[in-house]
Amino acid sequence: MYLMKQSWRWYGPQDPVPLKYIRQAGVTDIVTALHHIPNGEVWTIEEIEKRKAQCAAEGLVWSVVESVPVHEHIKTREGKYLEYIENYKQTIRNLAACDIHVITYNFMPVLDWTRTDLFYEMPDGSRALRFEKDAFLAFDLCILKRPGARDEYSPEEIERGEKRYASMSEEEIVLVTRNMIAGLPGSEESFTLENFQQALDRYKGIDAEQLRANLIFFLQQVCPVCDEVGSRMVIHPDDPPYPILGLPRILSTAEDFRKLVAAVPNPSNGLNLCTGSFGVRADNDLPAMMREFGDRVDFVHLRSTKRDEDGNFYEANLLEGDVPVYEMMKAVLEVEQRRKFRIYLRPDHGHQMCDDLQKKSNPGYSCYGRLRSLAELRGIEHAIAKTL
Ligand code: DNO
Repeated sequence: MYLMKQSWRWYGPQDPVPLKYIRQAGVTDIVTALHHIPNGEVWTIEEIEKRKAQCAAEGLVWSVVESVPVHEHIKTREGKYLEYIENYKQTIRNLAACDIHVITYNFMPVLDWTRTDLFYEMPDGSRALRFEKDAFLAFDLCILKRPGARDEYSPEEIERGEKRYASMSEEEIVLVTRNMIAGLPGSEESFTLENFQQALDRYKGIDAEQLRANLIFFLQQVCPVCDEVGSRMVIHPDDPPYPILGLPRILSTAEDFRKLVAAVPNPSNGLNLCTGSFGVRADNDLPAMMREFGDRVDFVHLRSTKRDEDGNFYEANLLEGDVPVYEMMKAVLEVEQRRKFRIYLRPDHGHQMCDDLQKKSNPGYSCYGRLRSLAELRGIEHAIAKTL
């Protein structure tokens, strides 16, 4: 029976959740990145080995990278993008030489994942991450005052944003701004209000089709290297899965990934199926996506989100959100048996709860919340496996 490879994201030696705890969570594999190396530079074998050894010392294996960041110049195809692509290829080779073959990345312009609220209180007192549409509108229209924003929203949305802004204290304005642009963990980029607009402006002439072409170009360069060394690039979907702040987004739906595969059919062109990101859209049928793209999905983030009609969503308890976790896990297990391959799977964005409420942790990446999700995932997998 091919069961999931239970993995856990670790941000490296600075992570408040140490490897010792991760081991006690019962996982075997570590998902991490060399966050200290600036975007665009080569990850040397020496640095990779150092991190591997830290994991091995606790009986854990570093097997998935999340992420080797794609430099903004590659996304906009300007400046030193060719040099950065060469560096990326070298990093792929170096990782493969250290036996690390699954590489997560994203192609979201400027911002990685985005939330307005990192401490949304749940009825049980735990804290969740949340995307509040009105706070987001207030940020775009009244705090950032992005040129052109007013033309993109309906009169109703503008009213919502302005009303929400009027309700904000100075403190909340600072907080929402920080949440939006100061970089959530793993984002690798952070901005001030001043340089944020400049970063957005670099995408002025780049629409979705151009951005897609840039992604295809990038993959056409790196995938042959991956094919050669037996590695796979797994793209993380857009989060949230639609355009924001006038920026194009090109990996939000099944159709988006289909287009990518049609353009770059190399086996190494893979998907990191993040159910929480794709799941914010009701039109994404997650188990169907798992079945359709399963041969290219080496890595799954299994978390659940709960959306409402006003465009808000929060990170729900695993079994209480919109993501059909049972059906999804069943699809994962079926793909694994067919492929005779164990897919790396990690819990994602747990609630801040229990003792962690008193601790400082990376938003979404505290210990107990993820433990809870992992325990639930394990139980579901165990039960389904019995029936196969
Ligand atoms: C958020 C993460 C993302 C992800 C990147 C992959 O929690 O899932 O930051 O790591 O988008 O490149």
